[in-house]
Amino acid sequence: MSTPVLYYLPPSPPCRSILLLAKMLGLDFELKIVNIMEGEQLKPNFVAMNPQHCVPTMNDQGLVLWESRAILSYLVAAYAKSDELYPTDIRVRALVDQRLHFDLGTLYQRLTDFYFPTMFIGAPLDEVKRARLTEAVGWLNAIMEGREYAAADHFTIADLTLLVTISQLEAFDFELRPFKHVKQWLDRCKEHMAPFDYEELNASKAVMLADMFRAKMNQTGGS
Ligand SMILES: N[C@@H](CCC(=O)N[C@@H](CS)C(=O)NCC(=O)O)C(=O)O
Repeated sequence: MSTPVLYYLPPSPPCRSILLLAKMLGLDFELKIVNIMEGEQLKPNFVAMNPQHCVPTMNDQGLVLWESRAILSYLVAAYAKSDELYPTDIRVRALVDQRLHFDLGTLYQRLTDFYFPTMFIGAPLDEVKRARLTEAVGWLNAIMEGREYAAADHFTIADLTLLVTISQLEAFDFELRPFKHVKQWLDRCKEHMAPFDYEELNASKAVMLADMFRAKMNQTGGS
């Protein structure tokens, strides 16, 4: 059986979640860097494979998948020794899926809405977008109250994708102290992920993006 191929860029948050899961599963990808900062994702060969031209994109023996959370679900189903990371119990899985969709459509979306225009084009910070992001972190805080992990009584791919989002916020110096359930869960998840090269694959790359953001803020006078 040939090795699945992952097209990625190390600092990209959705790519980071895939690399962390691969480490947890002991899965070796054939890794191919697509430098989206240089527009490499727009090359005809890549667009022919993924018309949405985004990373991460995976090709597992002709099965081409993008959308990081879909890739996470597939990899657990295809390569994990148990269903622990994506439970097959339908009521638990329903909660995992809800958290994955919440992260995709609301939490991570609001993070990018607030930070990325400044980070990439030096646009001024938008306080309405900051408020919407803060609202979403508040919803996560309510979800986490009384729970050790996001969706099950143990770590799942819901924690993984939310961890990448929240750790990115932390690196951006977003004030997490008012959200004590999120903060406690974040510390628990970091400890859980430490043996899986968390620092190298996620934390250091979150800081890299945050440094890009801060550099742009300094250039534009923090407006
Ligand atoms: N929802 C997607 C987001 C993918 C995404 O936006 N990737 C960015 C990098 S973080 C990208 O490839 N941008 C280049 C482009 O869209 O052309 C996922 O979770 O995989």
